[in-house]
Amino acid sequence: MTYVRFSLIFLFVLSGTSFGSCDDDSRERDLESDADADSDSDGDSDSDSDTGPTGPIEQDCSDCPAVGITMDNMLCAIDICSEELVVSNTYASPTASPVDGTYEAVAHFGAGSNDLAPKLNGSYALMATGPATGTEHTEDVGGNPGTDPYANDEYADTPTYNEMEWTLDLIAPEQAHGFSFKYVFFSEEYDEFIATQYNDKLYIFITAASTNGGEKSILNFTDCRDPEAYHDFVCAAGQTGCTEGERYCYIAINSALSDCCWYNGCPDPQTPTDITGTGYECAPDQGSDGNTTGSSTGWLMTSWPINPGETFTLTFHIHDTGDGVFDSEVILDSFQFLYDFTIPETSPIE
Ligand SMILES: [Ca+2]
Ligand SMILES: [Ca+2]
Ligand SMILES: [Ca+2]
Ligand SMILES: [Ca+2]
Repeated sequence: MTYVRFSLIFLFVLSGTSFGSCDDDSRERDLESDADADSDSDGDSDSDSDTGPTGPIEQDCSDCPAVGITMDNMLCAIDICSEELVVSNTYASPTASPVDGTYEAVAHFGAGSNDLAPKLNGSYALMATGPATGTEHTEDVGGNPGTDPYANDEYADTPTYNEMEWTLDLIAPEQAHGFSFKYVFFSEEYDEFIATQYNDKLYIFITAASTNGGEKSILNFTDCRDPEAYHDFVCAAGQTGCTEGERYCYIAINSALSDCCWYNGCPDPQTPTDITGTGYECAPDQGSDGNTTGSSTGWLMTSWPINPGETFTLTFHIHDTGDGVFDSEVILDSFQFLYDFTIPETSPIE
């Protein structure tokens, strides 16, 4: 209000000056010149408004059924609530493993007091290499052995098991320049099978003309825990979202970002994410670690660019490696299209 009052007084003073000097053409021209200056500053204001809205493109999820075992429930749980954005929505196993019970949209995983409250709209999607809910997560659900074409370490020939894939064909809104989503990766392989062949992984693939020329690409990678000891790939020239020549790691047992329970003495202790009641909680020490104790990455967020109106495929893929037990799991939540031009990035969030 103070600003408005000041402006009105300012205008009154200017007007008074104008009327008081109406016989003086040169002073009138001066005033006109002032008005031109104002017009210029209006032009600056117009330029500012040209930047448009920023942040997430809101969707109305109020009528979206977001808890249950249907694929519509899964879609609503990760907060994609506008039918016009979705071409297809399927869940299948590349290793022909039974998928019943391996996915579910839930209001909360584990104890209600833990750090796993949904980030958006009161529920999220679970995907696992075994039972998605409950506290027992070490089940080979069957199917065929598979292969991991993206593994290039000393264990690259190790078969995969219980592969699960949730595939979404999506159409970006006309104002979207990117998207982001939030997730937590869990595994019973932590910590005792870090740096072994039991390197369970969470791959999230994008197939979009705007990423690597339409080649199917993994978009959730980050810095490695120990790049001298282990890395998943070296960024190639022209590759989207990384720096040429740098080493990167996928979201997997042998790579990065997990909350340390005891591995290697936990040289960089951090406050672990409270995952009480999930069945993936830390063992107190190496001797007692097994298939009912594990860890998680805590909450992560991946952001990625997309072109306005672009049709693309997003695939959430999780698998056991080496055998089908000691399951791994992921919470997927808060998928949002963004108005902003988006820098590709995967990092921990609160
Ligand atoms: Ca949600
Ligand atoms: Ca399994
Ligand atoms: Ca374990
Ligand atoms: Ca496993």
